[in-house]
Amino acid sequence: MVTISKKKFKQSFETKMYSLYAQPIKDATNEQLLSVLCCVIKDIIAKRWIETNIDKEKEVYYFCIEFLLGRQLKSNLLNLDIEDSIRDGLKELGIELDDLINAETDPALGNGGLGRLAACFLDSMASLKINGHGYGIRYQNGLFEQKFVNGYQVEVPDNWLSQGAYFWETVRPNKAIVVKFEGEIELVKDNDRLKVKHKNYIPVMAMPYDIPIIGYHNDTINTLRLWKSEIQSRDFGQNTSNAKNYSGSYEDALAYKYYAEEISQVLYPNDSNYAGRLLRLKQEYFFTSAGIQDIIRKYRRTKQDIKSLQNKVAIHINDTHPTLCIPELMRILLDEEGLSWEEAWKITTNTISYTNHTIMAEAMEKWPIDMIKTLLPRIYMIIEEINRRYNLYLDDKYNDENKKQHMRIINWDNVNMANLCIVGSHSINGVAALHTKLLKKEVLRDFYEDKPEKFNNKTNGIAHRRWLMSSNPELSDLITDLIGDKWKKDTTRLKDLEKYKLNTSVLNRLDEIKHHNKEHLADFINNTYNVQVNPNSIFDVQIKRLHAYKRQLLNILNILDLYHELLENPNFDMQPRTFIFGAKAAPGYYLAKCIIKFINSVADKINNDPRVNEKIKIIFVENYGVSLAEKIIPAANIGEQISTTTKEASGTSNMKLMMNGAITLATLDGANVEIFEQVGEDNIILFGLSAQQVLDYNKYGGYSALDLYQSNRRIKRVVDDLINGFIPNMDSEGREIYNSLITYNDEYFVLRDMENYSEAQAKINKLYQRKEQWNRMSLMNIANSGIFSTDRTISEYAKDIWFKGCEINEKYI
Ligand code: 26Y
Repeated sequence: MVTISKKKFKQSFETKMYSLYAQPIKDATNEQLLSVLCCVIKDIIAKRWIETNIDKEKEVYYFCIEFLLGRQLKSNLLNLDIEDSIRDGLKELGIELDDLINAETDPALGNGGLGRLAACFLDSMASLKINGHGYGIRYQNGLFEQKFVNGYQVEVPDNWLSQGAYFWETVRPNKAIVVKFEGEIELVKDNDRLKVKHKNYIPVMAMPYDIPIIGYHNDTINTLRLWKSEIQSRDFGQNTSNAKNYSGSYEDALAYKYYAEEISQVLYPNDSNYAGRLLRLKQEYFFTSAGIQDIIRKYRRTKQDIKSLQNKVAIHINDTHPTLCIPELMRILLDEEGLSWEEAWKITTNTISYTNHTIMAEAMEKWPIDMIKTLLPRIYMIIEEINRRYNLYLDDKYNDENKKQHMRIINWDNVNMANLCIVGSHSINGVAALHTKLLKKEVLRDFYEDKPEKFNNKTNGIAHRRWLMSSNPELSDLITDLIGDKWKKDTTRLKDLEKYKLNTSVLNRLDEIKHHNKEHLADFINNTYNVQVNPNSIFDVQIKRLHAYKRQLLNILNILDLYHELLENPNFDMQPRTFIFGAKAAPGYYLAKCIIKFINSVADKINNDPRVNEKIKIIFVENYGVSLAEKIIPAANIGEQISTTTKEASGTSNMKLMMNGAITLATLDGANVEIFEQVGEDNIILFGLSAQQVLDYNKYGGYSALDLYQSNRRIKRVVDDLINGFIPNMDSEGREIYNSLITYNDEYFVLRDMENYSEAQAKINKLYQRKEQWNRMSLMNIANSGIFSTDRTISEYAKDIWFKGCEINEKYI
C-alpha cells in the first residue's frame, strides 16, 4: 500500500507549488491548490500505476460511450487511505481540504444510469484487483448545464475544461492512434492472397488521456483511457501513406481541422431516443477503433500468438454504442493478422461480451447502411459478410420468414446493432432479473431460443465506497461501531445490522444521523434556492433523468391532489413533506420539458401559498448530477421508483437511496423487484400494475384513460388543472401533457396507477408517524442493501463472463 507521512507530504506540496506556479502557497487560488494536490497524489501513485499496467493476467476492457465519474479527490483519498494525513498536512499549510474537494469540477461525461454504472464498475474492478480498464471519449463539452428560467429548462454548454486542464488526467501523445474514415477499398493481389488497401481515407488522431482508477486499500491502479479527436499533425510511426491528399489550401486545412475535432466535441444529451446522426456514428467508430487498435498493439508486444487473444483479453461492450468493436476486431484479425474468416470469427466472439440496458424500441440503434458504407467502407464490408453468413445459418435452421427477418443483422436497409452484438459475442446479459426475463421472453426471444446458453443476468449495483462511505460518513461510522469494518470489503456483512432492529438506542442514533443529513441539505437548499425547508418534514426524493416512463408526472399530479385535499380540509391528516426532484430532460424531448415546467409551476404556486406551505414544499434542484446526488441521497426518507412496470431496465438510484436508509416507494419494475425480495414486504411500499398487466394491456388493449378521467373525481380534478389556468402561465405545456394523458390514452399508465399510488403515499404518511417502526424499516433497508454493491456485480461478471474457464477464475468462485 502506498503511504505518505505528513512531513513528506508538506514538502512535496510546497515543491510542486513552486515548480508549477512559481508562487507561495498563500497567493494560490483554490484551483491552483487543487491542481498541486492532484499532482502530489499522482506522484504518490505513479509507481503503482505503472506496475498495475505490466501485463500479468487476463485483462478486461470495458467500452462505454459515457463515464459519469463524479469528483475524484475525496474518493481517491478514501481508497488510498491517506485522507487524514493529507487533511492534517494541508491544515498546517493553512489550507482546508474541504475547500479543495468542493473546488473540483464534476466531469459530466455521461447522461445518467448507464454512464454512472460504468464509473461504479471501474471502482469495483480496481477494488477487486481485476485488471479492468475503461475506454471512452474525452468530450470537450459534457452533458449540458441545466438552468431554470421562468420554470423552463435552459441548456448551457458544459465547459468542464475551462480551467485549462483536468488535473487527474495524463495525456500520452506517444500512444496516439490513427482512426480512418471514408475513402475507398481496393483489393490488391499480393502473391496468392488478396490484400485490402484503404485509399483516400481521412485520418483522425485519437489522443489518449489517462485517468487513474484507484482500488480500495490495495495496490491496484487501473486506467480509464478517454480519447480526444485531433488532426493528424504528427507521424507517430503509423503508416498513413494512403490518406486523402489535401490540396494544402487554407480552406482545406480548416475543413479538416473541423472534421477531426468535431468528433469528440460534445456528448449527445439523449439517453432514450436514438436519432441516427452521422456524428454519433463517427463517435462510435472513433473510440471503438482506437480502443481495439490499442489492445492489439499492447498484445502484440507480448509476442504471444494472436490466436490466444481470448486467453489474455476480455472486451465488454456496454450497450450497443460500442458495437463496432466487433467488425473492427475482425478487420484487424483479417487484414493485418491475415487470419482466415473462421479463425478471426472464433477469436472475436470468444473475446467479446455485451450488456443490454433497455427494452424500449425507440432507444435501439439501427444505422442506415448507406451511412455506414460511406463513412466506414471496410467495416461495412465486414458487417455484410457477417450478415451473409448468419443468414445462411438462419435459412438452414428456420423456415419462419417472420422470425428470420427479426433476427437478421441487416434489415430494411439498416444495420441492427443489437442483433450484431448478439451474434458477435459469447455472452448477452440484462441488468436486473426482470429485465433479463423480459429480454428472454419478449424482446430477444428468438435469439434466446436459438442460443439460450449465451444469455444471463447481472443485476446492477452501486459503488458503496462512494455512495455510502464517502457521501454519508456519519452513517458509515455508526455501522462500523456496530458491526466492525469488514462490511467495507464485503457488503453482505451489512446483514449483521439486523440484530439491532429492536434496539431503541441504535434506531434513535440512525434517526439522528438522518436528521443531521437533512439539516445539511436544508441549509444547502436554503442558501442555493432561497427556499426554507423543514428538516422535520419527510424528505421524499425522485432523482433521475426526466422521461415519461419514469413518471415524474405521477408524483407531481399526486402532490396537486394533496394540495386540493388540504385546501378543502385544512385538518387533513398529513405529515409535512418536502418533495425533492432532480432531473434533466433531453433538449429535444418536448413532453419531458413540459413536465419540468409543470413541476416548477406547481412548486411556485404551492411554495407561495401560506395556507399549505407548512405542509408541502417542492424543491426542483437545478443541474442534477453526481455531486448533487451525493448531497441529496443521505438525507432522503423516501426513494421514488415509480416507473411504468417493464420500462425501467434496472435503476440504480433505488439502490443508492436504499443503502442510505430511505424507504423505497415503488412499482415492481427493474431492480425494485430484487429490493423487495431482499427487504420483504414490511420494509418497502409497493403499488401499481404488475409487469404482466402492462404486457397484457399493451398486447390486448382494454385501458381507457378517458373513462377513468370521467369517472374519478380526483383524477379529473388534477388533469383539469393542466388546462384550466389553475396553474398559471403554462397553457401550451399543460395542453401537451393533457393530450399525452387523454388524447393519446396515457401510454405510461399514469392515471391508471394514480389511485393506487395515492394510497401508497397515504400509507407512508401513517407509517412515518410511528417513528420507531419507521427507523426499523430504514435499518432493514441498509442491512439488506449489501448485494447491491457493484463488488458483487463485478465478481459475477468476472466469474461468469470475463474469466469463465480461466485459471484466474478461481479467485471469484
Ligand atoms: C442511443 C442513445 C440515444 C442512447 C444513449 C444513452 C441510448 C441509451 C443511453 C443510456 C441509457 C441508460 O442510461 N440506461 C439505463 O441504464 C441503467 C444502467 O443499467 C439502468 O439502471 C436504467 O434502468 C437504464 O434506463
